[in-house]
Amino acid sequence: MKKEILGVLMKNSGEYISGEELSVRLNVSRTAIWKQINSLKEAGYVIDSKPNRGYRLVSSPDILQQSELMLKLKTSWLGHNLQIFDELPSTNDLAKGLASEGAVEGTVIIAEKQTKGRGRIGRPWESPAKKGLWFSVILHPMLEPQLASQLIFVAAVGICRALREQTALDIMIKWPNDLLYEGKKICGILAEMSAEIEQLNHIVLGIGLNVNQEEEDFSPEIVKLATSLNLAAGKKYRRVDILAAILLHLEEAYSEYQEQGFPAILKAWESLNCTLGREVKVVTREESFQGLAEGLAKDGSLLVRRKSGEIEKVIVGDISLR
Ligand code: BT5
Repeated sequence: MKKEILGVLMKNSGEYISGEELSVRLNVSRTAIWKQINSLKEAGYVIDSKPNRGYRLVSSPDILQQSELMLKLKTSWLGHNLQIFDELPSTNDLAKGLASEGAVEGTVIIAEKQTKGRGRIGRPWESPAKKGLWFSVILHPMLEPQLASQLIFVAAVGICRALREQTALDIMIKWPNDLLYEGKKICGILAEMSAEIEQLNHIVLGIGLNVNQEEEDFSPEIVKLATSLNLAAGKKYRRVDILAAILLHLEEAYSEYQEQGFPAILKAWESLNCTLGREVKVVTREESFQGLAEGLAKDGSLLVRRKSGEIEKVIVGDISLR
């Protein structure tokens, strides 16, 4: 009911609506309406109430509230099973646990703050309270485990499209799992899977997006390397709107992948990337070298031409753009 009340107040864009009308429209008592209005106020929504006129939404806080997210979510399945926490060590850890207990495909776990947010190979991921979007998505694709990394490309394409649509910023994908704005990292993706030898059980896509940080919100270690939508665009965003858009575009990119296959995703990726055609430094577990990022192999590996002219296929690793 909270979702419906919020929906009516938002649609009414700042105009008063009477308790009477709300109670008729939603078919509940005026006391029930009053209770839900109070609970919205407690959550931080500023709602003006006047005798004889009713209620009016003055402003909405930048919090992640299930009822508002549900109201804005336009997906057909992704995020329909959703949990939001004030704080978690890592949304990926909880999502992995839930996935192994059989959580449905499309389950989304969100935290306002992470205390042990992780990047790849245990690197820390800064996830300050209410400044960004820290969430994980559970998927069950019918896929051989060695193809699981394809989902990182699906996610990067979906997120990049959503961010460009919402902000008009020229955000680009850096191989394999980063989104950058003017060379600085704005979003990272962490894919973790559980698999048998022949079949993937589930994959958890962890997504970390910097939204409203100011420079002082980043640690000295990353302040020169990282940015946020706020720093890039010079304005704050309501995270719930960005999240709803990302989930929609993620669902669309995932359907595109399932219906048209990986080549369609690679094509979209190529049009959004800032890696190909650039001089890069590649760091893998075995070595580090420089070369020209010439293209992608069919499996998404990066093809880098070494100074010697030889082409190296980089399956996993980090690159920095020169
Ligand atoms: C990533 O790893 O980029 C994947 C990040 C995934 C984070 C999400 S948040 C929700 C979910 N739950 C989790 O626990 N994790 C996922 P990687 O490519 O390894 O990059 C990690 C590096 O990025 C660090 O070593 C820092 O240099 C840098 N970094 C840390 N926090 C950052 C931030 N907030 N913004 C930009 N860069 C950051």
